[in-house]
Amino acid sequence: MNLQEDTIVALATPAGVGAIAVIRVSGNKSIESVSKIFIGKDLSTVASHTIHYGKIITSEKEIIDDVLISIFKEPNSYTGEESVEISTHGNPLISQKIINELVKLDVRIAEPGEFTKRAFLNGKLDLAQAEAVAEVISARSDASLKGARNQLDGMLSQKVNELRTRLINSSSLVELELDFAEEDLEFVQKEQLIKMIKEIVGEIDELLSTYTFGRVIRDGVNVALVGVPNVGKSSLLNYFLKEARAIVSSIPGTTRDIIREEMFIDGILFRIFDTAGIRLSEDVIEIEGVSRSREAVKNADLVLFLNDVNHKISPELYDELAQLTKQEQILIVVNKIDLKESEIKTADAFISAKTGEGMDQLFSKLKEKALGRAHYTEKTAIVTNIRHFNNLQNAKLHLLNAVESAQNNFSGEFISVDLRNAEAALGEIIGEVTSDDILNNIFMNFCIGK
Ligand SMILES: Nc1nc2c(ncn2[C@@H]2O[C@H](COP(=O)(O)OP(=O)(O)OP(=O)(O)O)[C@@H](O)[C@H]2O)c(=O)[nH]1
Ligand SMILES: [Mg+2]
Repeated sequence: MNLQEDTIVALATPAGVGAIAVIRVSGNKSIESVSKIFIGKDLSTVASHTIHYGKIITSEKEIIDDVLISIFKEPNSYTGEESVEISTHGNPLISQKIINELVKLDVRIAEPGEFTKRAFLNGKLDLAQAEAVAEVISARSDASLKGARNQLDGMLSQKVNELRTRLINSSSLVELELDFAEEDLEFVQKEQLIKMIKEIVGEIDELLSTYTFGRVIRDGVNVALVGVPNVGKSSLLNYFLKEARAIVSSIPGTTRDIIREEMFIDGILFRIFDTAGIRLSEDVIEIEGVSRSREAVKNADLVLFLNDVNHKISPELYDELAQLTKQEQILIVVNKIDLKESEIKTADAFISAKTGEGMDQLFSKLKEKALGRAHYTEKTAIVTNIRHFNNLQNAKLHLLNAVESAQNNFSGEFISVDLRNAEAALGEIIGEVTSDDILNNIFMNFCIGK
């Protein structure tokens, strides 16, 4: 059975109490099925994009609720199919009853993401855009919402399509060459071909390089606050949160467990992990705390290595941190500059968790480290999704193979196969080429009703 022939139903709004709830129905029996439980206008005669007031009743003619029915006729709906949206009072009992009535009429409960999957299969969205729908819904920070919006608007799809077109042009060059092979046509265009492929590789590299940024805006940044005891890690966490979240005291070894909190800098989510001060200890609980601090460093995207203005930076601790993480992920920060002028000159930021001095500098360093120095505009294609990243990398590998074959004067057939594989890898991003596995994997992660 062709799944798309089924008419499907799901609650599109959260399953709780609210002013209204919306039930979504899609498929070629939508209007017919809803008509059977609706008292009001004859829905079979109404125009697309019209709204109708009436009542929904059970098969026993019991009234379930007053509703508004919105009609969308094929192909002008989200899914591209005939669709109906039923707005009810926002009580889950009501929506459940209405859905039950529709199920009795052979309307099937939708799978997660099935509406969007149909939109994709009907050509309303390409695959990268369909994936962006889930991200627009789940975005928790301003930055990730913007990134998802960028993808839904098709910035990445456009770029990928442009690269595919150029690849197709390159392969035709090679295939032309193959066609004339018996005539011993010189591979005059070889240099030109290599140049074209290299240009495409360069642009794929550019896209790949946006992934760090893309991941940061999508998932946020994990920052471990580390240092020896008493340097002011917990005070800094409290400053970030503008509340006394962690216990602060002048006794070294105050924090034992890891405290995780979130803050936003210019719309980007930073997850801050306040940790136990790292030092040698006899205390079993403190030893466990210190080992958790090391673990936090390993898992962090950035390590904020905090130091006290009164003491020298411990080179041993720095070395240890550099072994647990990458050196470029460490930010050296000097705290308590309200007490005296810093003798340490080579830190990334000089702050006071007490007075707030230097925080602007710290925030911009955190942002800079997290995002890199590159600048992206709303018009730049950004890669935020690991699937897209992998496909781009795949495409690049095939292209590098093609270049090598061309340089070694291999037969054009080798080159042509690699160019086609590269094109297919790019095509997978937007779903031009795709398998059921890929699709199922993607839509499985959607919520029901989307
Ligand atoms: N003058 C001054 N004192 C500070 C500053 N930051 C923290 N302190 C003080 O330093 C002491 C230690 O602060 P904490 O925030 O508990 O230090 P910590 O690094 O979390 O310490 P542990 O959890 O024991 O590793 C407290 O007495 C704070 O009030 C600062 O910027 N200036
Ligand atoms: Mg602490």
